[in-house]
Amino acid sequence: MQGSAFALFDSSVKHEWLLLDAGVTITPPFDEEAVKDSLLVDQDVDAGASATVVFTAPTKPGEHEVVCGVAGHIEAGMAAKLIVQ
Ligand SMILES: [Cu+2]
Repeated sequence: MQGSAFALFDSSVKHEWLLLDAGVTITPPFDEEAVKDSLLVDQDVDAGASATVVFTAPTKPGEHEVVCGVAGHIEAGMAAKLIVQ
């Protein structure tokens, strides 16, 4: 895969779309400082804004966590995994 795009739609609150390196596991509450060296993509989306995140898919096999870095958002369900095989 050459790249991927995810659309983030209007929201009344800010979001921070993050893609982490394979094998890095996030346990809420999110601590960005603890994983700053493992961030492959970090895209802020201001409240009321829309954004499209375009990135080159990682080639490192494994599970890459995709989360929102805003406090409380992982707990609200803004977390997924990108699996590279
Ligand atoms: Cu969010």
